[in-house]
Amino acid sequence: MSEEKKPRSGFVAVVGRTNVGKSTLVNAAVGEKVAIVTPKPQTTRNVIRGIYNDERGQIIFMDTPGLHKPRTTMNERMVRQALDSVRSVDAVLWLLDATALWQNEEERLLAALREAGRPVVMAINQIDRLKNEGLVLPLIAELSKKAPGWEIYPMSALNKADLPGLLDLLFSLLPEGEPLFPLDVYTDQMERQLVAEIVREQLFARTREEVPHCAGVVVESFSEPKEEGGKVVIHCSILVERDSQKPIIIGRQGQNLKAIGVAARKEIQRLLGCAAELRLFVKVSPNWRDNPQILREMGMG
Ligand SMILES: Nc1nc2c(ncn2[C@@H]2O[C@H](COP(=O)(O)OP(=O)(O)OP(=O)(O)O)[C@@H](O)[C@H]2O)c(=O)[nH]1
Ligand SMILES: [Mg+2]
Repeated sequence: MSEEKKPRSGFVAVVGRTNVGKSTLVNAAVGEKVAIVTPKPQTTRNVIRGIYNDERGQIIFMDTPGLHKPRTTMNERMVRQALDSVRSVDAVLWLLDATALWQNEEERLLAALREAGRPVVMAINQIDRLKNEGLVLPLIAELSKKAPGWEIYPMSALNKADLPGLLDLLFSLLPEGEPLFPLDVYTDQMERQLVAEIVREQLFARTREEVPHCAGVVVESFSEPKEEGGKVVIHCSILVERDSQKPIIIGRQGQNLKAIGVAARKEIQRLLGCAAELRLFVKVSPNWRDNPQILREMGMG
């Protein structure tokens, strides 16, 4: 008689340098858009939980801000959250970029992970961007020298076929236990936070250079529909640091802000499953990224 397998459940911190594909991977694993993804570095600003379930158990992924050189209080907190996350989890999924494997951030993370002492899977992501497959083996060899004994998994977060093998590895590192979150929950984020992130994603998509990095989004009000079939009305402030950034976001005759609003509203409606009205206001708030009170409001306290 075969013995019934006990479920495994636990927390997996997803860490790595900025822009390596952490949020892309968490979204792919969870099968829902949990975290916003952009081609620009420093997209994720908070630890975001994304929950995966199957018959083997539950993996609670903690998507974290990418490591980078911080220049503001906000960025220091982003990096701190990422480094702190590895201490309290059951396993760590460290994503590296196949096209730029090892930099200062990797050196720092290696030290932090050794100290944390949790089991680590080093996933070499973005292998689809390598010129040929023959380039993968040398990368594996390089990593196995840096961190002997840790699992190494080459993959592309854009390739669904690479996911099952990664999930197998992660489940093997988790303790036995019942799921910690209800099975129909895929993230711990409140609707307000999801809305702010959707607006921020459109800001990243429609502004250039330092502007999206200097901008933050706060949901000022969120009112439920008054009658059946009514609209949710959402007011959001977009904070920028300097007067000169305001017209860049607003655009000529308000066209850019309008486009941000239209694209974000579509996605918000999909998320909430009802009609939404989205009002965006751009405010200048000098040095908000060094303002502890504003950072707390944005969940970076
Ligand atoms: N070609 C390719 N692109 C990828 C892969 N994984 C992620 N990307 C792209 O890389 C960019 C960054 O992805 P993100 O998921 O936002 O990266 P991140 O590590 O979460 O970035 P931060 O939140 O800034 O730390 C996006 O344009 C993704 O589409 C991959 O395996 N292959
Ligand atoms: Mg991210």
